[in-house]
Amino acid sequence: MNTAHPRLNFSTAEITGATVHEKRCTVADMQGYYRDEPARQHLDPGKLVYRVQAWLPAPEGQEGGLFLGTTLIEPGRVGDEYFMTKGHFHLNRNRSEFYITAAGSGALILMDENGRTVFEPMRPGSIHYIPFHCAHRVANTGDSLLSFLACWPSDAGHDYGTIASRGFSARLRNINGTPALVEVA
Ligand code: PAN
Ligand code: ZN
Repeated sequence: MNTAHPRLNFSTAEITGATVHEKRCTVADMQGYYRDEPARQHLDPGKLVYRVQAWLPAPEGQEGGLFLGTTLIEPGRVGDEYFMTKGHFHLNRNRSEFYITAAGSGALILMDENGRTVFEPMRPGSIHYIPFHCAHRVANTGDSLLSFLACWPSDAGHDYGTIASRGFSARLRNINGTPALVEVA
């Protein structure tokens, strides 16, 4: 079992150590996620949108373990939408998750299986509980790096396909300088 202990930086939530894996997501990887696709194509495809540092001390998919991960989202926009994570449901729909914000300001966007979408503002110290059966995505609504720590069950799994094909029922857009959810027609 891979349990060498990583270290947490409490100001940024960055986790470091030999057992931490990093996943990067660039503008090119976000194809199809934004309303304004031409605006996305105008950006450098190699530009970093977010990265995830994850510590998986149990085998993926095994019941009973916990995973810890930090997501760092760059400030930026694509049209009037913010740099954000792809978003997903958990493959096992009845698996929940904690998010704890370390730095920056953002929004946790939640959509239940009836397609009802809401958001919770994120700021340093805010604790968010993602109930089971809810798709989740985070947008960086500020002008500095947004970082948050997450903890989820090792058998949650990630269903990206549902969001990639159908999206959320509402988009978080910058309307006259303020983040607002706008229903998708
Ligand atoms: C998080 C997310 C992370 C990146 O660790 O995986 O914020 O978002 P996407 O996975 O949607 O690209 C989490 O919710 N884990 O379950
Ligand atoms: Zn999740």
